[in-house]
Amino acid sequence: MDFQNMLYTIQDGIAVVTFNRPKVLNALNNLTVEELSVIAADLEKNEDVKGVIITGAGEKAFVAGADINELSAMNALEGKAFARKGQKVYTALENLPKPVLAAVNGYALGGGCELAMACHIRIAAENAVFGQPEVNLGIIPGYGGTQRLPRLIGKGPALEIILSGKMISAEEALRLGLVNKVVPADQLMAEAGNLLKTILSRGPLAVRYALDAVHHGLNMSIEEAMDYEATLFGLVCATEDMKEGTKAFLEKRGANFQGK
Ligand code: CO8
Repeated sequence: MDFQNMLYTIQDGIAVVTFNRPKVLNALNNLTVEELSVIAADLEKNEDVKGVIITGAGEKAFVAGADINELSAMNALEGKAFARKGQKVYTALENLPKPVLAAVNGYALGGGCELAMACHIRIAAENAVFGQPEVNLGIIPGYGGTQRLPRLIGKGPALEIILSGKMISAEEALRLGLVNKVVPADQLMAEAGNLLKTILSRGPLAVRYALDAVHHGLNMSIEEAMDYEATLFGLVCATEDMKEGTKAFLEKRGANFQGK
């Protein structure tokens, strides 16, 4: 697949999705969001893809938000449609039954911070910068930021970031729980790759159901979520991977999971 604003590679089960407009700090214009939605559909159906890393081209930015040139000319209906379009593709990434890691290599602002939050796990380079600067432009976050940020770090800290429009460092993002880990920039992709390889070495169906239980359970009452977890636990008990994983432990050898 050839894209104008994105790079998409698949190797050894790992898809790397790179936002590729470094001259404008990988800002999201309409075409970029459309290309991302084509990629998201492939990530879901392509059986060669077992896990995903999302990053930005260049040394300065992950994604510096929506393209302000396009944004500045939007009327109410276009603004809503553009917000819904972005929300839909981010939710498609979040709903993928495969682990999705953000390797945040620089500015992750506005729609870029929202993209990182739609990923399952975030690893940041030391030079990464996070923020929801929309209020500086007289707008509010429109790609899920008002919803995912408070769910990730709590209402007070999220409101401080959203209402002040201030940027925060990778270290501060780590302290707040917005990112899982901060590493030197030159180790970012290796670190993300190693974590993903570790996850992919585990029971594939177990990883899939654990992701499902956490992701969907968060939107349920605790009672419903416990029942949902127990149902998925029952399902994994019916897998060959479960038989193999427990047998391998008892035989003191490594498991040979087949994803069945
Ligand atoms: N859109 C368009 N162009 C951008 C963007 C952007 N978001 N960010 C940077 N650029 C461009 C700059 O204009 C500049 O272009 P040029 O070289 O032609 O002047 C180039 O990228 C390099 O940027 P800077 O010279 O500004 O680099 P600095 O290192 O001086 O500053 C910053 C880096 C601090 C990241 C700065 O570029 C900046 O503040 N960028 C804007 C960040 C921002 O406000 N992002 C939020 C946008 S709003 C949003 O994301 C809402 C999402 C939901 C939308 C809902 C649907 C309507």
